[in-house]
Parts: sequence; structure tokens; C-alpha cells
Amino acid sequence: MKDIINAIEDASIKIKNLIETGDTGKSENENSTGDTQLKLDIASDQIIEDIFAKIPSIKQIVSEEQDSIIDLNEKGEYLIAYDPLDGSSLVDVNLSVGSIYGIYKGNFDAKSIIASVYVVFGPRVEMVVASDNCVKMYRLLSNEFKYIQDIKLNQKGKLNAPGSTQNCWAPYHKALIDDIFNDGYRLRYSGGMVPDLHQILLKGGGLFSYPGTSDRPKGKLRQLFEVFPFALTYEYAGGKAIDGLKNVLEVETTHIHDTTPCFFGSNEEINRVLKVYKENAE
Ligand code: P6P
Repeated sequence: MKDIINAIEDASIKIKNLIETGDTGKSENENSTGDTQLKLDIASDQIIEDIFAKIPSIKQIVSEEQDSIIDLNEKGEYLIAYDPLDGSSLVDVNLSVGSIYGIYKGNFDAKSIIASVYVVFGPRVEMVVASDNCVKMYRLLSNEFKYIQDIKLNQKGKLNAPGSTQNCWAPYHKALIDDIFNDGYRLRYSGGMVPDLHQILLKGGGLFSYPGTSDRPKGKLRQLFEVFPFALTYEYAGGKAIDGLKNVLEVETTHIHDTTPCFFGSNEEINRVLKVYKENAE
């Protein structure tokens, strides 16, 4: 898998340069989930696809920016689902964005994920690799990624990142979020999944939630290239990731662009979510 990590490092250096100089305007196209594609989305997707196409161990890839599975090498061992530039609309207001990669063996489904990588493009460029039950962070220094630290979550944190359209929340979800704030948690939500989840990991814990809502009953975040990679990362860091009622890595995928409600966090916060959601399960 070292070849894949090296490929992600190379792609990330190119994407960093693209963010700094590229056109942040809209393209004429939409992606499979109906989001208007920015020129940055398409360009960063092309960078990653071109680099992955040269790696013999990669059998297939799935991108948020492309409708269907792309076949690369019949004899390849790995399948990669990725979001090339998540939160790209934040670039033109100079907020952090990121790339997310789920590395699978056998199938594009939760039980087949074996590793995940995300890269945060912020004041610094940092890559986090979750594999073999540990989470390691690297930082881009003089154009090379250097190991910085392992990441571990505390049992309980201080940050609360409540996503989705608040006037579409279930009443019990609103009460849960309000209770967490009443316990003194700090609001930390930028609208970028990668920096928001990275912050909770590095600050020791808390809760990130993107629930099912009346306008989006199955949530907004995509299973294969957003939710499952971060679920593996949070689990390996000693936390949990659920869909409200169960481990989110038990969720079934029927289409490569499927979404799911998701909660990521330290154990204590996730247990609070489970209690409330189980009490209100239909
Ligand atoms: P909302 C960015 O578009 C994204 O996919 C994630 O990065 C982020 O967590 C979420 O959407 C934000 O969605 O509905 O809170 O603006």
C-alpha cells in the first residue's frame, strides 16, 4: 500500500498548488449527487485519476466527481473511493478544505474498507493515515510529508460540530445538540467535513453530526468516500462512528453515491447519541 500513499502525497502537492493558483469558478457540469462542479473539483479529480492510473495495485476507483466505477488494472488488489476536494466551495472564502480516500479490498462496501487517508489543505498541509488499527499524522515540510504524531481520542471531548439544516432536525436531535452545548461544549463548524473532523481528532474529542433530516432523510455525506473512511479513522483513534442506531460500518451500500446519516466522536458523546436515538427509534 506504500505505493498508494506515495501517489496520494504526489497528488496532494499538485492539488495544493492548484488551490493556490487555480480558477475557483463554477464549471458547466453537475456531479452525480447534483452538486454544481467547480473547476477545482474537476481539475483535482483529474490529478488523482492520472496518478492512480499508473499504480498497478489499484484495480478500480470511484470518485465523487464521476458517475461510475473506473476500471484501472484487472489484476489490481485495491479499490479506492475518493472525494478529490471536499468542501471546495470554501476555497474562495479562504477556509480549509480536504481530500478523502477510502481504500477497500474486494468490494466497495463498509466491511471491505482496510485503510483510509485524508489530506487537509489549510495553513499547513497535513495527511492522516488510518491503517493497522492506528492513526498517523504527517505534515508537508519542504515539499515532503514528514511523520509528526499518532492521533488518539480521549473518552470525552469539548467540541461540538452540528451539521445539516437546523430547521429540518428532528425535535429529539435538536434537544440532544442543545443539551451538549448546555454542558459547555464549544461550537466548531466550518462546513468543511475534513477540517471539522480533523480539529476534533487533534483537540482530543467531541462530536461531529450530520443526521438524517426532514429534507435529507438519508443525510448528505457519501458513504464510500466520506463517511466510511472517517469512520475507520475515528475507530482506530479510539472513538466511534454511528448512523444514530448502529456502527456506521454496518451500513449497506446499494449505489456508489449512497449517503448515510453519520455521527463521529469520542465514546462518551457517541453513547449520548445512541441513547437518544434508541429512545426515539420508530
Ligand atoms: P452543510 C461540503 O459540501 C460537505 O459535503 C462536507 O464537507 C460538509 O461537512 C457538509 O457538506 C456541510 O454541509 O449542509 O452543513 O452546509
